[in-house]
Amino acid sequence: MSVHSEIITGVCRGDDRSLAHALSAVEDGAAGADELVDALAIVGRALPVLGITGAPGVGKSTLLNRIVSGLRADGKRVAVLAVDPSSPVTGGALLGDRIRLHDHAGDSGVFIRSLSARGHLGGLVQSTEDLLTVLRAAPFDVIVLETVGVGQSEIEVMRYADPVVVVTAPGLGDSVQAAKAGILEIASLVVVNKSDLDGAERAAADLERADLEVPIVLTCATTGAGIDELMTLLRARI
Ligand SMILES: Nc1nc2c(ncn2[C@@H]2O[C@H](COP(=O)(O)OP(=O)(O)OP(=O)(O)O)[C@@H](O)[C@H]2O)c(=O)[nH]1
Ligand SMILES: [Mg+2]
Repeated sequence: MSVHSEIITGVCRGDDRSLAHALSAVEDGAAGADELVDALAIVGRALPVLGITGAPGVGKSTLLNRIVSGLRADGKRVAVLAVDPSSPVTGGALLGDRIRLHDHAGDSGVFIRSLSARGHLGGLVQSTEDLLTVLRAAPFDVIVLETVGVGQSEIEVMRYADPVVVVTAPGLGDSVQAAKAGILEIASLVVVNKSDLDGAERAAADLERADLEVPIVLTCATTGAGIDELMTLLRARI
């Protein structure tokens, strides 16, 4: 059996090591990675990709932890791909720490991979597409894609996701300004997180007035307030 066919079989079974191997091959642009992706594309199927994006520190990862718990309660197998192109200097280990999905460590129904774009911003969109192709060949029910929403390439990456949750929080300046900044052009819904902090309700009201034509949900990811409402909106779309 060729190395490829072993990896393909492993990915299709959802074997963690095969998945990690295939994703690394794609991420590193290893020899044969394109052929591997082409082969996995044939066996893969359409899967919902839930996007989560927003400025650094708004609580995306804490929220993601809650969302993954909700999806697991629904019996869904979840693959998480966290892309952080904005800070190539932080590299892999630190990035892993930032995912804050410790609640799901040891759960075989959750697979987590962080991706450092290592400064290769130009290739980010293509490699994300190929990484999603790998995950689609594995027995997941939903893929969650997290990016730090700071630039055009993250907006491009989020075009692979539907629905897209844009997360904001009070104390980050003008939320309506953020709406105008372009990131909200990809939003299916907007979460104002940190509802326990001053200014959250005002930020939500500002966004309501901006006529974004998407639902706006207030959450507190640390306590779980508002998560039920968010999950209800997400379940209707994935
Ligand atoms: N007060 C409050 N703090 C929160 C809430 N959600 C998250 N935090 C805190 O905000 C900080 C950042 O949370 P993360 O989940 O790492 O935010 P992030 O958006 O993933 O951050 P990056 O990945 O660095 O961009 C942590 O200290 C969290 O505990 C919330 O609802 N209320
Ligand atoms: Mg994070």
